[in-house]
Amino acid sequence: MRTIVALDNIGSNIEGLKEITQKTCSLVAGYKLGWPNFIGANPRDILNAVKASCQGKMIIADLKLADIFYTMKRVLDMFPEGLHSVIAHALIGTNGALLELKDYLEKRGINLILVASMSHPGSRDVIDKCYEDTLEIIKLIEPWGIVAPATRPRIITRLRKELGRDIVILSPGIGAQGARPGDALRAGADYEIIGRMITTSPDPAGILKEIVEEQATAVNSVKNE
Ligand code: BMP
Repeated sequence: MRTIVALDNIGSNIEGLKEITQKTCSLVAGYKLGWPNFIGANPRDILNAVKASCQGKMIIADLKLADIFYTMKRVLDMFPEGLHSVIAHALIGTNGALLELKDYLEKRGINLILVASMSHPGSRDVIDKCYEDTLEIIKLIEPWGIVAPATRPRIITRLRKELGRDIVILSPGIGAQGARPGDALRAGADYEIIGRMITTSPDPAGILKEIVEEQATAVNSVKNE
């Protein structure tokens, strides 16, 4: 299973979260929850809602942390156990930020995911200009995973080549942002993060079955190359 469903669209609606996770559980690798889910809610209630109807899947807290370590820790201390991973920006650098964050997360048994490049066009303005520096930070911090854009698959291929097989690449930008299911996997990603294409569908399980088929076709096309 290669899809991680971004649940932003459901917000902090507990019944809505239970419903979508129950409908999609058997077809996904995990769920990504972000600020639209956590603000105005107790993070514990949000995590419990997902776990109530779907167990054993990755739960990623997409907090896009980008601060001094002290403040990032204050935020993370509000989250209960049970997160698979947390997303932070790579561009905040090592000392006073990512080195300490990695250490803190390791002690709590939570994986770190760093943003390498983003899926929107504005990623080119600053983030992508810092590609080489970001790569150095990623090599130094050795996170569990990185985020790279399905909308620009060449970046995924480049990162995979430069970072090797040991890092997990998660890729958003599919559906609402224009890329097709399978585009990122074909380029070397491990998981595709998909939100609105699934969460706004009247038949989330039906659309996911189609996504799984498209992904399988893409993966097979690479194997047969
Ligand atoms: P959607 O498939 O609805 O566009 O959702 C994509 C999800 O991935 C959103 O949660 C968004 O915040 C996140 N995301 C992104 O779109 N581009 C990035 O570069 C990094 C992200 O985390």
